[in-house]
Amino acid sequence: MQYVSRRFVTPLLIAFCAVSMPAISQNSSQNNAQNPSQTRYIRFGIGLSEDHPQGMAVRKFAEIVSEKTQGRIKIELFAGGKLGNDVSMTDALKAGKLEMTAPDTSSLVRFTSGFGVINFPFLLSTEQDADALLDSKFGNELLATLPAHGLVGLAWWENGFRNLTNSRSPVTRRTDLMDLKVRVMPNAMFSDTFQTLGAQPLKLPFPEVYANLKEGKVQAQENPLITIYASKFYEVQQHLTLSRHAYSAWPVLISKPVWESFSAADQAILKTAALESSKYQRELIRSRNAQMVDELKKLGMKVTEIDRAELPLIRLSTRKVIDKYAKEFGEDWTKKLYLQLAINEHNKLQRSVSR
Ligand code: TK8
Repeated sequence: MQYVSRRFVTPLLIAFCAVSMPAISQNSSQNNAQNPSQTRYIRFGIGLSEDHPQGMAVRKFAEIVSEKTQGRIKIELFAGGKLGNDVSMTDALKAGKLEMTAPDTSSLVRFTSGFGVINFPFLLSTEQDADALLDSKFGNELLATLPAHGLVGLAWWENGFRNLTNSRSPVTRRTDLMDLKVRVMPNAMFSDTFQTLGAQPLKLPFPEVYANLKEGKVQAQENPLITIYASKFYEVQQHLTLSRHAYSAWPVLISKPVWESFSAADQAILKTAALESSKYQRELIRSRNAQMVDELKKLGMKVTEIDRAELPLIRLSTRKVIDKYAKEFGEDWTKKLYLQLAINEHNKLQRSVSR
C-alpha cells in the first residue's frame, strides 16, 4: 500500500492541496488588523514523517507558540511531503500560499548561493562544529538574505551528516561507486560530487525517493541515519556506508507576507519559539542518530565505513568540486565561510587552553 500510495496519491494530494490552499497573506493581514484576538492557523509543511525529529520539532514549536499566545496562534503539522517537496513548498511560501516549511539548505542555493557552501563535501566533522557555524554571524548573514526572496528565516534545525545507502554492494572504496545510480537532492553540487566519484547521480525530490529505490530506478541515496530509519529506506537498501560525506541543515522558514501580517509581539513569540525548538530538535536528532547504527543493523542493513586509505583520495577528488562551487557560489560567501570556521577553531582552542 505504501508503494502504491506514494507513487500515485502523493502528486494528486499535492495538486489538491496546492489548488485548495487559500492565498493566506491578505487573509492573514485582515485577521491581524481587524481581529487580533482571532485564532490564526499556520500550516507547517515538511518532507519527513511526524515521528522523525523534524516532525517532532514542529510539534514542539507548535506547543511553545500555543502556550505563549494562549492558543491564539495554532501551528498545524503537514508531514511526509503531503504539501509538496522542499522546492515546491518554499515556492508556496514565497507566493503566500503556505505559511511555514523547513527545507534543506541545498534547495535555497537558487535564492542565496551562500547556502550551498554549508554542503561542501567533508566540510565539517562534528555536530559541535556545525552548531558553531550555523549559530554564528555567518549563519545569521545567510538567513538575513531571505526576506529579499519573500522568506523569513527564524532558526536552524539540523538535518545532519549524510551517509550513503545502496542496494548493490558494500561501498568502502571509490571503485565501489562506479556507475552506481544514486539519487541526489535537486542540487548541482551534490550531483557533481557523485559524478566526480564515478557514480551516476539522479536528482529527485525527497517524497519520490522511496518509490524510485523500490522500483530500482535508483540504487542508492544519501541521508542522515534517522532519515534512513524513519523513511524506511532499510526496506529497499541493504548496504549502509557511514560516509558522513556532507552536512546539511533545515532553516525554519515563514512566508514573508505571513510574517508581516503578525504584530511585533507575535513575531517575537514566533522567533523565540523557533529558537527554543532548535535546541530541542538538535538534542533529539542527535540522541536518535546515536541509536541508529544498531537499529539499522537489527533491521538487516550491512554497515561499513570507507577504507581509511581511501578517505584522503576521496576527499582529494571532491576538492575539485569544492573549488568549482567556491567560484559558482561566489568568492565572497566562501571567504565568509572559511573566516567563520577559522574564528570558531580559534575559540575552540581558547576554550581548551583556558580549561
Ligand atoms: C526533506 C528533505 C531531506 C533531504 C533530502 O524534505 O532531500 O534528501 O535530506 O531531509 O529536506
